[in-house]
Amino acid sequence: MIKLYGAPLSNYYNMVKTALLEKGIEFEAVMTPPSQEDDYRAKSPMGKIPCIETDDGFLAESIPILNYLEDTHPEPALLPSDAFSRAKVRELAQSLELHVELVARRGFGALRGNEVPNDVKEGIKSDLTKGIGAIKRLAKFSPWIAGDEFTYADLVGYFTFTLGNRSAQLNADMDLFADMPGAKEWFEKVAARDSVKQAEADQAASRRG
Ligand SMILES: N[C@@H](CCC(=O)N[C@@H](CS)C(=O)NCC(=O)O)C(=O)O
Repeated sequence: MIKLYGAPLSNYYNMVKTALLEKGIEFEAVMTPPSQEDDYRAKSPMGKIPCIETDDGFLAESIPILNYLEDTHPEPALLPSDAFSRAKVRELAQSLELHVELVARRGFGALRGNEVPNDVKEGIKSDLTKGIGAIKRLAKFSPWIAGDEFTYADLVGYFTFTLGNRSAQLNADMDLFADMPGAKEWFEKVAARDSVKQAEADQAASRRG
């Protein structure tokens, strides 16, 4: 059985966990914080969460994990069937991570009440503006982020925008959905899925301690 290492407070962990739930794959959740201990870096080379343990070994990085789950458990599909459409979903998911998530994370301190230097905030504003421009060109929101099929990009997008919008608001006074028609409705639709409700409930429980 797959073991999922990580913790419900991590949005990356939740991308993988919701994909496991969507696919009905049995898994064991092993509560693990990020760690620079050699023992954990043997599992997840950067010491980050999540990583998974399979019969063949350990695997880190959420998007490759999502692709692995798709390869090993194709049904229900979280990628379209034709090669180009699959690649477009991967392009969107990777763009969300590189151009929204990682930019928003530079201002993560603000979410914990810490001061973020002005030059960092300015960088976040200009890079998020550019990144959101790319997402607007790629995303469809009709009704799902990549078009008519629900895909893992919906899960990546949901958890990216959850953190991204909070950071954008606190650091750059931006609403990432402001100029993105259909994005708010899409977000609510993803939030209503059982997998996401479960991940959010587990996150709330872990916040309560
Ligand atoms: N690119 C990685 C990012 C994972 C990541 O940054 N996880 C965070 C928790 S949400 C973490 O482990 N942070 C601790 C660290 O960066 O050392 C992925 O796709 O899984």
